[in-house]
Amino acid sequence: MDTTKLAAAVPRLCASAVESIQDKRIGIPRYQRSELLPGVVHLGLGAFHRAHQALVFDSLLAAGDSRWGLWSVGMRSAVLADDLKAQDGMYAVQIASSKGSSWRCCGALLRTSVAARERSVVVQAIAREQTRWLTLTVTEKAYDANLAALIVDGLALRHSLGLRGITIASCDNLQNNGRTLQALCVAQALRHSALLADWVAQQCAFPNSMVDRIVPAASPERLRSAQLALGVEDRCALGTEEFWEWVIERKFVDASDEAALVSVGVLVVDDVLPFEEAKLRMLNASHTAMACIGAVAGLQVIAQCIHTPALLRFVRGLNQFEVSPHVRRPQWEAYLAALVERWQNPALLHSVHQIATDSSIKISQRFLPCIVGQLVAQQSVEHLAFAAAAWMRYARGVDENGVSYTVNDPLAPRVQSLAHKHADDALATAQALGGIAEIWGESLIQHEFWLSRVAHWLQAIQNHGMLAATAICADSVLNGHTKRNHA
Ligand code: CS2
Repeated sequence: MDTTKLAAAVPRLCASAVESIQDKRIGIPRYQRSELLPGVVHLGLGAFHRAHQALVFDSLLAAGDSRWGLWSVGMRSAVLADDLKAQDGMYAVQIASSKGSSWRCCGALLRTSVAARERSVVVQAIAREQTRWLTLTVTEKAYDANLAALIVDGLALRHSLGLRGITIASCDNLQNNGRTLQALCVAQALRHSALLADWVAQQCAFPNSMVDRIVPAASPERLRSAQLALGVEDRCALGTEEFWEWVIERKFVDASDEAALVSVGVLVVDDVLPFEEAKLRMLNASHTAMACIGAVAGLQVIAQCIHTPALLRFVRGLNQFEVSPHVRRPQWEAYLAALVERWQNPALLHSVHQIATDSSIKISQRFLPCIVGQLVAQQSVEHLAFAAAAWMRYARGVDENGVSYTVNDPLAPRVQSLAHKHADDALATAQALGGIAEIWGESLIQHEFWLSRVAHWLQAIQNHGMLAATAICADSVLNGHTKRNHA
């Protein structure tokens, strides 16, 4: 059988092909997409955006609120934007929970562009009359001047045309994201004029927001299951979990947006910070710890990690003893229990190497406040030091079975060479890698006690192997606490 011909014969998902999807269990947009104008410009066309905000807007459109169609912008790469354009912006998402999975075709993406290729188109998109919102998922590190210049060029054009201000909602995994972006945009607007800076500050709203949904990177397997389920080829298909959360600050240019967002499950609050902190310090920090520990032990995905008893005990202890004192989200125990259930989702296949990517950027948001907080309170930092040691061991780029992997990180050459240089000396490794101020901040790089605990666990990993050392760490803290409680 000529399989190339067979593959070529399968039609591609697009606006007209969606009608031909036979399986009635697959959700498809029932609203008239062709009549919609985008009301939201989104910067950062990654998997996360398409499996999170885009589906929220899809639900609003399905409910008859036509203001939420998307103009989504890839910042650099054109591949995905062009693939989506060839599919009229349509793509399918497989949503999996412990109860099973279902497919849903998203219709919210009406246009796509690429900032690096057609900047002026993006500027004009921001300045269209119908644009009411700008959302962003562009970084885990920090916003840069180019981004602020792009946004402010769009806002300046709006201002010159006498249009209304817009709501600019950062959905980046950064603490205080809205306020940070606002400061940057106002400073950038000042370069144009004081009048524009004032207009940006007064007429645009920059709510802080916390977004959460686990979205593994797209994979060939997912594309194959999409084709099987849909009967058409979808080069942009994604998988995600059923859980999602979007907590946004009550700060909108148009106050009626609150009711719309709430009607589809968004949480609108006065203070997002407790939610942001809990997410970064519990979900994301545990993710990074599991990713580094798991990768070195030769595990592939998070579900395997959390099903490893030593790792489950470790993650529970980390959160209970060293993280929970530094989160203010109500009912953190219930939040942790829900996280464990989400991590256990066998359908997600969330790769440990995907999560370990860019760890040098992620560590400061995820771990630092808890390490510093615990040290100041003279409380245990054992799990945190173990996680730091696991990252240092991960930086060697080879697992305990001798299998090499790529360390995807902006600091990769530096951290890899330091990890190798001192491979036989745990304290020297802890001092060298723990001495990078961009990652650990000024207060930790010379903190002797902290570095000695990191070195201790690095030595334990070396002596016993990663998983045995994880168990020793988890049990020693647990026993210490039990003893203290009995004393
Ligand atoms: C993960 C996050 O890749 C990572 O670093 O920790 O992408 C995580 O899956 C999301 O923040 C969940 O909302």
